[in-house]
Amino acid sequence: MAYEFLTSENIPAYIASKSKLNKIVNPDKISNIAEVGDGNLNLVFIIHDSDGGTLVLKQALPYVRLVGPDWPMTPFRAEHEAEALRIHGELDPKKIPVMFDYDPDRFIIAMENLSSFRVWRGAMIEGLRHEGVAEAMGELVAEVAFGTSALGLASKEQKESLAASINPELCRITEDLVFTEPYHDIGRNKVLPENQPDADKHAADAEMRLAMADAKWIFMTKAEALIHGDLHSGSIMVRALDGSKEGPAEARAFDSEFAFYGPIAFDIGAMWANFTLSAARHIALGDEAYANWALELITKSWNSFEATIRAKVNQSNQDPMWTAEFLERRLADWMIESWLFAAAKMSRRIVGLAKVHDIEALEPRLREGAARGILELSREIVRHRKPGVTTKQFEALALETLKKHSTR
Ligand code: SR1
Ligand code: MG
Repeated sequence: MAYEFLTSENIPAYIASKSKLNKIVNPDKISNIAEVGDGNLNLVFIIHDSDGGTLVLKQALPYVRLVGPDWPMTPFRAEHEAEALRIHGELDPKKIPVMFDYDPDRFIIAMENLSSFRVWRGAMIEGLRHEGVAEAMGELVAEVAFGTSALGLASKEQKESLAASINPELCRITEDLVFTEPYHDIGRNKVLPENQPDADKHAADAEMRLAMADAKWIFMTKAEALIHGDLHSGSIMVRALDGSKEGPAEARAFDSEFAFYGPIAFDIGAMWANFTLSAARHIALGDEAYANWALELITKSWNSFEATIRAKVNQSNQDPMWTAEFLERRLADWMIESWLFAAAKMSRRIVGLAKVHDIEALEPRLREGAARGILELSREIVRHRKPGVTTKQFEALALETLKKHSTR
């Protein structure tokens, strides 16, 4: 598919041509254009003018940036991202970046510049504590779970929204990279030589393989709500309320191109996996206090998710069948599924394509134990998941297992 890619040279003319954008940034006074895309898929530019106007342009390339043109990828994913930004932004405006415009011809989203925020993963890598973010994201997941599912939408609306959100190419990435390839390598997996026996043991574990088949099945069939679809700590921006480096903070979830009608617990499990990866990093570095803090985010995110969705359902009269007792059953399912998806999402970051800096930036001697700990932990989580499990049990299991395998 031929369309013009954004460059520093053509961006001024692009902004000039868009009435919604040339009021935000003066195309004749542009003072800086920087390409800052550090994700796996897209081009991202931050543009400033000399009057203080600023915005971000994000363009979907027709291939996976991480790999290059050899892996073509539909740019129509930008439409799903724009739609999710719009819908999620209406449901919980304080936690989603403001979108100014979507260009369907060149697959460009124009949105607010969040430069005063930073990516949460980077802050956690540095050992900074942004308080209240896990709770905020738990609330966001609950608002979206209620507001886009049959819990909060009328039957026809829910079906129309579901039909419009079919996102097969991006779902396929998750199906392959998260659920299948760690167990059936097609040549994209990679670990340190010292971790190869761990990766082999992990891939051969019959219980894990079956659990991942369950997880993949749930992912592919349980069309509950318009989930974010990739809610790791690199998809969350944070900013301390008082302008300092850490402390009580606000947050925005971005990069929702993987959004589709999927299992609500997938977003929760994604967050938990990334809190756990951060804990593994800090145990490797000898900072158990930070590891504990990171793991406690699991309970914090769940508690706020649970409280928010309980309140939404209790106040709603959308459907007389959605009783408090019914909601308890859903919460019990979501808890176990969150364990399952967390296990899937943490181990894929160790063996598969698209790794995380929390682990990769560790020197090999320390990375070895952190990687082994995550693989062992993901199988422990799979084995321990059963009705009635709690987030505190998850946290304790994580701390114990990660410490046991540390090579510090
Ligand atoms: C090819 S895209 C690789 C990964 O990046 C995204 O953040 C998703 O997690 C995806 O699996
Ligand atoms: Mg992303």
